[in-house]
Amino acid sequence: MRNTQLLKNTIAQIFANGKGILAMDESTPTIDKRFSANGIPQTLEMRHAYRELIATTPGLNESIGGAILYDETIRQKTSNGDLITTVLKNAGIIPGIKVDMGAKALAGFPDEKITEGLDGLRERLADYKTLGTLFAKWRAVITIGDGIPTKACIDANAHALARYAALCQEAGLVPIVEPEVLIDGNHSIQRCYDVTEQALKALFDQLYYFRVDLQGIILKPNMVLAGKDSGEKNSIDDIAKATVNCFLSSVPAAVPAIAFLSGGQSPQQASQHLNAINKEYKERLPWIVAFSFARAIQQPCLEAWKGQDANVEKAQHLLYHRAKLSAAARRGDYKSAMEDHG
Ligand code: 5MM
Repeated sequence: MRNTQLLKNTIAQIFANGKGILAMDESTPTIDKRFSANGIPQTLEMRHAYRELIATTPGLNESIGGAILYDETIRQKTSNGDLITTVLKNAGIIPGIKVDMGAKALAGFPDEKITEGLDGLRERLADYKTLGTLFAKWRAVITIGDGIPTKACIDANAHALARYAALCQEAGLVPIVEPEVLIDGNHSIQRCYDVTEQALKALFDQLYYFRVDLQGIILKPNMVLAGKDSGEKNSIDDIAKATVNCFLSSVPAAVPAIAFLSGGQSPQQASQHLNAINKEYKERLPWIVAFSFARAIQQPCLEAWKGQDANVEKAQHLLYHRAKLSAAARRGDYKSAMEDHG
C-alpha cells in the first residue's frame, strides 16, 4: 500500500529552504575512473575516506537536503565510529540509495544500454529502508548517435524505470527516476531536445501504466544541450529556453520536483544553466527545479583532495562552496562573481 503523504513529506524535506541533492553514489568503476584522473589510489580505503570527507563537510546541510549513496557507503562508519548515514541524518540530510545494478549492453542493439536490477529489488528496498534511507535512485542511459536511440531502447528503459518506481513507492521510498540522455556525441541541441522529449514521453506513459503516483517521484533528467563534440555554441539563455520548453511539453504538472544531473558540464556551466531556468522562467514552471549533481558539486573538491589528509579541509571548503552555488542557482540567485569566493 502506497503512502502518498509519506512520499510527499520526504520530497518536501529534501528540497526545503532552497536545497537540493548531492549525488555521491558513484559505482566502484566510476569512482575509480575519477580517482585515477586525480592520481588517487583506487582502493576501498580511499573510497571510504572520500565518502567520509563529504559526509562530514561542515555546513553542507545549508544547501543539501538529500544525499544519494552507493551500497558500499551505506554500512561504512566514520573514524568516530558513527555510520555515515547517521552523520548525514544528524545534519538533516536525508540518505538515499542507488539501487540499479548498472547500464549493460542491450542485446541486439549495438551501442545501446539497458539498466538492470529489477530481480530481488523488493527485498533489497526493504533492507535499505531498515538502514534508514528514504529515497532511491535508478539511472537509465540513452545514447545519441547514428540511428540511435532506437524506440526499443527508450521503451525498455522507461519500462524498467516504471517498475522500479512502483516497487519504491510500495516500500515507502521516493523513487528518483533518472533517464539520462548523454552529452557524448556530435549532435545538435535540437536533436537532444527531440530525444529528451521522446524519452520523457515514453517514461511518463510507462509510469502511468504501472500506476506510479506522480506526486511521489523526483525526476532527475539531463538539461537540453548540444553534444560535447558538436562544436555548436549555445548561449545560457538558449539552453535554458530549450530545456524549459522541452520539459513543459513532456512532464506533467503533478510531478513535484525536477532535479537536474550535471552530465559532464563544468560546475560553472551547470550553475549558470540551472540559474537561468529558475531566474527567467520560475513563474511558468509547475515544479520545483533543483539539482542532483555529482561532478558539478564534487569536482573541485576531488581535485583539491588528491587522496591526502592534509588537503581535507580545503577540499571540504570547495565542496561546501560548490553546493552553496548550486543552491543559489536553484533559487535563481547565482552570480558569476560568487565563483571567486571559493
Ligand atoms: C554519481 O554517478 C551516478 C552513478 O553513476 P554510475 O552508475 O555510472 O557510477 C550517476 O547516476 C549520477 O548520480 C548522475 O549521473 C549525476 O551525476 P552528474 O555527474 O551527471 O551530475
